[in-house]
Amino acid sequence: MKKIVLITGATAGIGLATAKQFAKKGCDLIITGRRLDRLNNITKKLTSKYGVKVLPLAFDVRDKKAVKEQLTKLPSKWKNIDVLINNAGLAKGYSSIENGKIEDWEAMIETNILGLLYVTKIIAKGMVKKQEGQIINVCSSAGHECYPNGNVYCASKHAVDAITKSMRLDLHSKGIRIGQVSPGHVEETEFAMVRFDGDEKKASIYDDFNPLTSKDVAKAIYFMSSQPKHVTIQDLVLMGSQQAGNNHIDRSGRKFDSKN
Ligand code: NDP
Ligand code: 8X3
Repeated sequence: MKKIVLITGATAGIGLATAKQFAKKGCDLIITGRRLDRLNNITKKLTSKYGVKVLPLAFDVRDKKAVKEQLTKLPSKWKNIDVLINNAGLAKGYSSIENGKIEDWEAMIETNILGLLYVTKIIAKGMVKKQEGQIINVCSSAGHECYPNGNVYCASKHAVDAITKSMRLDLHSKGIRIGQVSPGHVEETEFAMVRFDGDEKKASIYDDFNPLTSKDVAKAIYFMSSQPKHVTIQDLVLMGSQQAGNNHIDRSGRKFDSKN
């Protein structure tokens, strides 16, 4: 039986790379995001390249009514979800706390915490019924260590860390494996452009060191999901080799480009 994997936020970055990785391994996918045109294009590409089935669902994870409508009315072929990857998320802004924008704080808290919870509640219920499944939350190094101007984003990812731990306490005895991946900086994503509202100059944060790529994180997530059923990787923390912590980055130039 092919696995069915639901990936939120699969229109770009880590989610898109993860969709490609799981499709390459022969999994059928439910992919979500707000941008339907992208979801449709990705669906076409993955189905033709890998011969897997893909169901694109466009909704905003902050909209609890939309989440419920879309995920409780899945066609019967798609109801039996084996793996949920809670990836949709964002950082908005980079300011000292007194200068932060309230709308940015709301967007991060509503997406990274509430959106993840809305999706999880519905999918976990189905997994509990069959006493089987796996949920992988995309946390961050920011969920373990704060950095200046990261305040609310870091808080939202610390919340993801606490939710992952709590979910595992609630669900480990019900046959469900719960883990998270915690990457440091990751390029080949729209993360920095979103954080800095499309300001390319401010978003050029990877010019002087090699961060992880979205594909590195996708492979780590696949590794977590491909363990035998008696193994749960609880937290996979990874960073590019020039990053030693959120506040410690060797910015002396990109040392590992292409052929190095
Ligand atoms: P991207 O901006 O490239 O991708 C974010 C994805 O989330 C997109 O597919 C976007 O889709 C989706 N998304 C955002 N908001 C919503 C929403 N309200 N409803 C539905 N989907 C939404 O960033 P990344 O790939 O970097 O981010 C993915 C995850 O990885 C996030 O949780 C982020 O916090 C985390 N992360 C990122 C790191 C990095 O350095 N890049 C490091 C560590 C963790 P759409 O716009 O179509 O809705
Ligand atoms: C994304 C990595 O360091 O920008 O979670 O917070 S960081």
